[in-house]
Amino acid sequence: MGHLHHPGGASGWGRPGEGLPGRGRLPAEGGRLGAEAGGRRGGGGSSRDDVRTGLSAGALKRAFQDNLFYSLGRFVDVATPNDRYLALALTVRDRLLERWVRTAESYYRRRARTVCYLSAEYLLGPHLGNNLVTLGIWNEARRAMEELGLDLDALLEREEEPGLGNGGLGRLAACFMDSLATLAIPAIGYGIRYEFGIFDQAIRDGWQVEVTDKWLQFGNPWETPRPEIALEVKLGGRTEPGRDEAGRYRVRWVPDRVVRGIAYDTPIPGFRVGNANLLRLWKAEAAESFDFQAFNVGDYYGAVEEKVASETISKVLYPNDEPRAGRRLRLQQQYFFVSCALQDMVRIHLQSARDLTGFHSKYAVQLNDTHPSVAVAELMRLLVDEHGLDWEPAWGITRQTFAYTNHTLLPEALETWPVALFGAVLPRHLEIVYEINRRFLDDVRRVCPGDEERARRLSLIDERGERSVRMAHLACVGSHAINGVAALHTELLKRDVLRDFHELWPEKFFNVTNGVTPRRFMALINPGLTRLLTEAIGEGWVRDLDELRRLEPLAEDAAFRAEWRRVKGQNKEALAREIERRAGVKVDPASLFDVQVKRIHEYKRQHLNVLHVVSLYRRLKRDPGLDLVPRTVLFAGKAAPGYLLAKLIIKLIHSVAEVVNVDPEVRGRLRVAFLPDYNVKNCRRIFPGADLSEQISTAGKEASGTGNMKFALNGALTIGTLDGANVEIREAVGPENFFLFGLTADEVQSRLAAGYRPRGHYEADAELRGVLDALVSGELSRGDGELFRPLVEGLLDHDPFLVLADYRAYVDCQTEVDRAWRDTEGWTRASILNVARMGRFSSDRAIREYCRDIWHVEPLPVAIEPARPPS
Ligand code: F58
Repeated sequence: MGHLHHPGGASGWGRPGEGLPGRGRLPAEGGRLGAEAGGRRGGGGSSRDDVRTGLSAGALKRAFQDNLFYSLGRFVDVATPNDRYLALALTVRDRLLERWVRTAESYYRRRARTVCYLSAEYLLGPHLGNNLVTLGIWNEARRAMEELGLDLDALLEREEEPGLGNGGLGRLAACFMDSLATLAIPAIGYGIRYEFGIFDQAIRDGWQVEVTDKWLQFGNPWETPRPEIALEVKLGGRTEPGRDEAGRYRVRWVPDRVVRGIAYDTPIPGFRVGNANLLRLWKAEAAESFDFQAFNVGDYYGAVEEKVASETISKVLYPNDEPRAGRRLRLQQQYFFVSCALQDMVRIHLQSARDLTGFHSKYAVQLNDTHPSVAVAELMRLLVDEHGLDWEPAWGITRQTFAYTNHTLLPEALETWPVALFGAVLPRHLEIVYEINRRFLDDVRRVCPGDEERARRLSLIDERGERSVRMAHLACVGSHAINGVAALHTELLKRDVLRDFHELWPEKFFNVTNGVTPRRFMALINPGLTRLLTEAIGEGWVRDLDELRRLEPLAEDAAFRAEWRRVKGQNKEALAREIERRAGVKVDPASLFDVQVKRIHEYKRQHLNVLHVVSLYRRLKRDPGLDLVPRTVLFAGKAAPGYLLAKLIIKLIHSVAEVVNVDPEVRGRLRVAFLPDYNVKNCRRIFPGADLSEQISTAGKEASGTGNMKFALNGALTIGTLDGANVEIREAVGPENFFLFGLTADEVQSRLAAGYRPRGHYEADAELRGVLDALVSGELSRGDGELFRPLVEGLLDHDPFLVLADYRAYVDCQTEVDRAWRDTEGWTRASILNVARMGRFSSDRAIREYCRDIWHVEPLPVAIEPARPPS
């Protein structure tokens, strides 16, 4: 096993042999991530032990006691588990603050060009473990806690995750924040500090029940409120045209409400660098002046009402299904955080510049989908109305400032606002949108004279039916760059969704394929694999994921393959324990773990997966001697609260599980489980323990997917369609290491165009017929034949996502999987090669591309200096 000991490996993270087999700990073995940083700082001598900054176990222990006593007013014997968690979190935060302050200082001094990422969602996941990895003090923290008789894992378990996002889009923003800091790019993430994040999912009788997410109830030690950074945001009212002293046309906005945005700052440290960037989330409060006004005329309760209404704006994250009506609050949320963000940028810029003419040189502002795209109109308003610029130069600055990322191809997901609603909430912005549109369409008509149809299609205002503002169009017109999130997605954007814009400005279009951070999604959640990789190829891969390439030759090494299987086996045991604990289903760690975790949506086709499970079940029932490899099919994911069909799919999974898991005839051969409340925190057992990753969306519907990357990076093989980033993953890992099935995006389009008749598949395929009939026979639903009828009839009569059209190819491909799994060495080889060739799916690579092609920003590394104890 000499190959396991890379030169220097023993002095890297892992002490070979010190593994904790099967105990499923967080990266205990990987604890010296960042040891270099710690070591250099340690060079400062006594600073190693400084109570605020020291990184030794002793310093951490004393700091913990200090925080428990002085910050929380407790001593160890009476401290609650939450007190202990908070004391450790505060201890770690102290260590971050030093980097954070130094970074801010450095960026300010050097007047760094700054990326501002505008996102309505950040799905951060728990901070503590991640920050321990980033600071390189995992082992030290564990030792410090042990010396106090405490268990680090139990403390980590206490943290409530900030679930300030719905799914992939919010998680991408969080991965990007991690990469920006790691790459030493000056950056600020702006968003909303929702008091209630994405709901917690409970399961009752197989149905999803939503539970309020009270993530702040026991305090959030990672944030620093900045009550002095308070910005006013106007809402509603009317506009008044007029002339200024110079006789120039000016518009005044007279709002009927003003709310105040308060900044809450969270440091986002980079891995093994001195940089710690800023995530600035805004909380809405009542504007004081308004309180006083009401108070003065004696309307005390009116003032309180006003306060409550204002605070509502940052109260709750919208799950992604809200009906069209009643979305006023959502528009207010979007405008609220965008206005705070831009005012903040202006404020910071004017600390060192005389005026705003260089705004676009100072900031590169990325719009994470259209949710912040009202920023285009808001920056125009700030420049023209508030800072007196003329329209033309203001428009030049605006377009050079913004860039827009699109995350969806589903036409129904493209955001629009009824003009009436938009004008009621943002009367001045509606005027600005009209003016942008007037000038834009003039240009269009100049380029394509007589093509009124084109002008109608491109217009920022959709005039068909109820007039509405097209937010994607506003984002396209107001940006210098537009990007999709995977190669196929970008091509389809150019060809379909944004075709007219592409024809107009082909040079504005870019592809930046998504990525995920290897810090959280490998080093933190998969200590066993981390240790094995590090022993084999050194520790460089955590910062430079292309280094994984060096594993390739080891795929041919039988001893290495055995080690690989041992690690995967331990991870599967840990996942099996989790499934039993949280879903009450006992599963065999030796079986093939076939996993689909993601939001529940028809286009993601969890129901196709279920049809396969029922097919297997029926095959086993019909032929008990059938030679099938034992399989555990695992699901997890939330359905939007108002998305009834998605909720029915969750019920279906539970119903099938209920029948399959108790049937003695299939015991040990097929198991089905649904893990409730899928989130960043509890994905940590899932990716490391998976064998097969289900990425089975209808081709042309999943913009990219990022779960697909997390699975492959943890050694799962993918069964998938040619959709989103699957296409590039397959190219990277090699087609022979990927289970491909299904219609292509073009085939999907032509099938639908030719008049798709799903019932034809039911009629032609006896196995499919048997499965669908079973769903409405009541045999899977305690005799209730009606329960799943809406789902089955929807498939037979409409099937907009071509589940039935892909059924046969999918089921046959699963047979291929079954065959491949029997070849243990071959499977392991493919698993190693998947990991070895996934380097390009690091979010570091994605961020480098944004920096090079879109933002034009350079790294500004901040040294990790020896700590200076305050004198
Ligand atoms: C996702 N979008 C895409 N939207 O579906 C996925 O393919 C892609 O990998 C990911 O973005 C990152 O690019 C997504 O997650 C949302 O959650 C929206 C949030 C706001 C309401 C509408 C849905």
